[in-house]
Amino acid sequence: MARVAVCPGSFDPITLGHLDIITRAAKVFDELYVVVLNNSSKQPLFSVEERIELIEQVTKSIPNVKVDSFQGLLVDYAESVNADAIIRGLRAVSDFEYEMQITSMNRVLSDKIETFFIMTNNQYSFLSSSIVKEVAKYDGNISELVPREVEKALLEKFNNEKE
Ligand code: COD
Repeated sequence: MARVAVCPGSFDPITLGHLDIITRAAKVFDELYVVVLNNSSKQPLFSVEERIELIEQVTKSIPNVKVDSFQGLLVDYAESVNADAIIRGLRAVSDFEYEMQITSMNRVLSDKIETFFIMTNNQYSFLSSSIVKEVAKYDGNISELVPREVEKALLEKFNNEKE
């Protein structure tokens, strides 16, 4: 039986840290749905369509990755694609409290799906979409932090804002 996992996130935008987690998870599961969801505590810079397009571009060489979006609860999406697992990335101890909270909540909502955590590569342990946006906004170098397609999209976004 094919093992299906969901890798959820805001991905606003996708970074090399996200890509590291996606690449590792895709080696373990037969099908991996990377899904853009709404995090009600974040105000996104990129539209859902833009985020999906960027994820598709940078994961096109990973054949078992499918990119999608969903308005609603993660567990409802996971059940709709018959997922066995939810994949989350862990960077540092500071991620743990938040991850424990949403994992416990998701388990209350549905006890059919297990959450698995993947430790990021050390070189990305400080990296977040927010940090990347901050650096890009003030013309800092982000070439080591995001795929080239994302770097281009961020530069366009902030240049348009300045015009
Ligand atoms: N290295 C490794 N992992 C990383 C890195 C990095 N450098 N950066 C981010 N990650 C991991 C994160 O830990 C996370 O696991 C994943 O990548 C996505 O990160 P983000 O920041 O893009 O996404 P989040 O954390 O904002 O996603 C939150 C959700 C949108 C998944 C969540 O809010 C959600 O499920 N929303 C839908 C409503 C719902 O069901 N809520 C849950 C009930 S409380």
